[in-house]
Amino acid sequence: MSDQETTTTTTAGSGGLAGVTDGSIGGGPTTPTQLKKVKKQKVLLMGKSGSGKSSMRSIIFSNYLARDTRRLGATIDIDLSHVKFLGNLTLNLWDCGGQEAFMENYLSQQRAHVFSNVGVLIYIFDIESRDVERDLATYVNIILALVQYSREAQVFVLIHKMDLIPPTMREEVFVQRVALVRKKTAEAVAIFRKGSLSQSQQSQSSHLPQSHQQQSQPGATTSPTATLPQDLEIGMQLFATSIWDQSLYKAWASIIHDLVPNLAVIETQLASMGAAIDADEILLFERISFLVVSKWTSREGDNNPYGDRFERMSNILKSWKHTCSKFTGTPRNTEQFSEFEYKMGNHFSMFVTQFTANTYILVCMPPGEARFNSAKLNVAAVRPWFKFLDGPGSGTAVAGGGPVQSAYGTAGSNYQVTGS
Ligand SMILES: Nc1nc2c(ncn2[C@@H]2O[C@H](COP(=O)(O)OP(=O)(O)OP(=O)(O)O)[C@@H](O)[C@H]2O)c(=O)[nH]1
Ligand SMILES: [Mg+2]
Repeated sequence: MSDQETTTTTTAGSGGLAGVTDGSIGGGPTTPTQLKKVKKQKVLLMGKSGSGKSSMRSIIFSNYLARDTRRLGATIDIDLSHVKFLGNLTLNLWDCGGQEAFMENYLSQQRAHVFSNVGVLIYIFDIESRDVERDLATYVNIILALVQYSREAQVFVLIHKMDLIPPTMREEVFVQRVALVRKKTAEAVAIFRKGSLSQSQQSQSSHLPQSHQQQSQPGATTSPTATLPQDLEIGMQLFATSIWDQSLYKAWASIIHDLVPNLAVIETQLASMGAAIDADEILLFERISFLVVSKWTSREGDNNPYGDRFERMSNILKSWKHTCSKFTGTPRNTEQFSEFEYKMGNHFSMFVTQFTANTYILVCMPPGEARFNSAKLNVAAVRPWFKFLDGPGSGTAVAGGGPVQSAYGTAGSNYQVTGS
């Protein structure tokens, strides 16, 4: 079914959908005042040259295949790109070339320019790097600059190129590296605190001669945000990644997860829809990157033993998109497909369909033709309730009696929800 088709005639029976009786999802339509406006986030991508920054950016946001990244040249200075993510989030990606001369420049002349107003720092370590000590020393300097200018920034550390480590050793190598990075981060925080403390002592005892005042961290100058250093905490998450498997999608889905505006609204509405259509699981993907924006899992679905199924689905659907592009001769960044169905005998059924202008939705449910068809109709019918995903002014509120009502309210339909 294409995105243009609508479902206004053949609908579920009036008693068929548990939990949706008033034509609303999640307790009523989302009003514009409940929704946050467009958000811009400055995202720094840093790490030494060749660690894989541009590769992952190109795969996630520009539809590159992993093998295409071999052709990427070293990034000169900073490669700035603006990625529109859903309708109301713009990621300003600063892909910072990692050659030493550039790194030194970011830490000195460009310090305030690079490290001010940062929402997220993504720091990438090449697990194959020979000079770990030097990499960690650079990392400490970057963290110091970050906390100096953007204390609230979140830090994501990716231990990258894990495919180059034998599978049996990956876990151990990752755990060791995580311990090292955490230790270095704590050291950076301690240096920063000491520096800030001495700065405040300096200002309190400014009557002392200059030579008696403690020196702060070399290269660090005081910033307006450095006034309360004692409660400094760095919100940090670490991931093992590789461009050759789904691990990249897991890390990047976590990175964008906290940035997406109106997440609570999305989650509530997905949960109501999931329960109403008797699904096991619902995943909401961003249209270009196929990163999972939000998900809902039923109690039954929670028993699924495959904890990595979300990033696997991102990877599978993106590969499928590439395959479609290859065989149709259309550019990779075009839509490629509007719907994908999979019925696994008496195990489960699922479909993936274009949902709003910026999203695809995956619905997984127990088998059954009637349940499947009904779910598809109902997913189509609730699209207007999720229009806010396409940005401000995209039909945030739908009056009761809108499409949901018409889809659910007609008696004597051909479609029934079964087995609920
Ligand atoms: N084996 C392996 N190679 C990778 C991975 N990610 C990237 N690479 C390779 O690493 C090389 C360098 O990648 P880039 O993305 O250009 O590195 P960069 O961090 O942007 O480097 P600069 O722009 O100089 O800072 C490319 O040949 C990629 O194919 C990975 O996960 N595994
Ligand atoms: Mg690069």
